[in-house]
Parts: sequence; C-alpha cells; structure tokens
Amino acid sequence: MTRTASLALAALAVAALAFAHPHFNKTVSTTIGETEVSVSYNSTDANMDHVEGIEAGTFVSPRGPRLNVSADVMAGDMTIAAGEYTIGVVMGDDGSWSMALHEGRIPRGEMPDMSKVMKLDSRYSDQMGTADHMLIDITAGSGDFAGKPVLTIHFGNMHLQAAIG
Ligand SMILES: [Cu+2]
Repeated sequence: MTRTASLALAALAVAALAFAHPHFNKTVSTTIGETEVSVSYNSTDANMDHVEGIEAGTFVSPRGPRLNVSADVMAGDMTIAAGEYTIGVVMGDDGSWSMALHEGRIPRGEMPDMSKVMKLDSRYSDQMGTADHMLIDITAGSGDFAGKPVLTIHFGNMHLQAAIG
C-alpha cells in the first residue's frame, strides 16, 4: 500500500469514528405514588430532516420508546390504564406537537393503529435548546405542569412535557 493510500484510509477511519456516536438503550424508572412507571428507549439521532416530512396527525415514534405503568395512572383528566404503551408524538395542524401513547407495541413494519392512539395532555416548546440524541425522562414539570410529575421528550429542538400521575 502506498503511503498516500494508507493516509487516506486512516482519514476515512477517523471520519467513521467521528460519525459513529454511541446510541444507548436506556431505561428510566421510578414510582409515582404507588405506581411503578418505566420508560425504555434508544437514544437515537434526532433527525430533523425526517421530522420535516411528517404529516399532521401521524403518530411518530423514533425507535418505539416504551412506557410501562404497573397500575392505572391519571394523566391530566385522562387515565392511562395499567400496561405497556409505545410513546410517540403527533403533529397538530398548527405545527405544534403533542405527546401520545399507542397501546402495546407496534409490530415491525406495521403502521400505527390510530384507534389505539391516545393523545396526552401535553405542552410543546421549541425554545428549550437542542438534544442531538433523543432524551426521555420522568421529571418535575414546569409552566402549566409546575409541581406535577411529567414525562418529557427532547428530540432536536422539540421539547414536550406530558402530565403523568
Ligand atoms: Cu447518533
């Protein structure tokens, strides 16, 4: 191998390393009151080019994050029944986003069943900074949800809080 070729290969290897950021399978779990709540997700890239092409009303769920609740839990004036859900977001006609839950898992390659999707009482902001990789957490709410537990999703410049418990 010529010196030039090996240098070129080394440069490619460095570029590949710089590109391949680690993506983690994460679990966040806690108890709210007596209820065990856990979220499992992959810290996938916040690909905003993909977000651009999404149509209003579509349930979008990067890598199918899952929520499990051990008992019925109130979410604003709705009830999330004990069980497993896929966490996603739905864009409204005005371009803002709501958090939503799809009952159970969506089988690979299948479309979400909109009759199984429940929109949560949630708040959207694009003024909370940027998360290059998806972050989901259960934390203390702010604004309308101050003093309440919330589920948060931060994906690119999209930041959502949803009432939970
Ligand atoms: Cu990445």
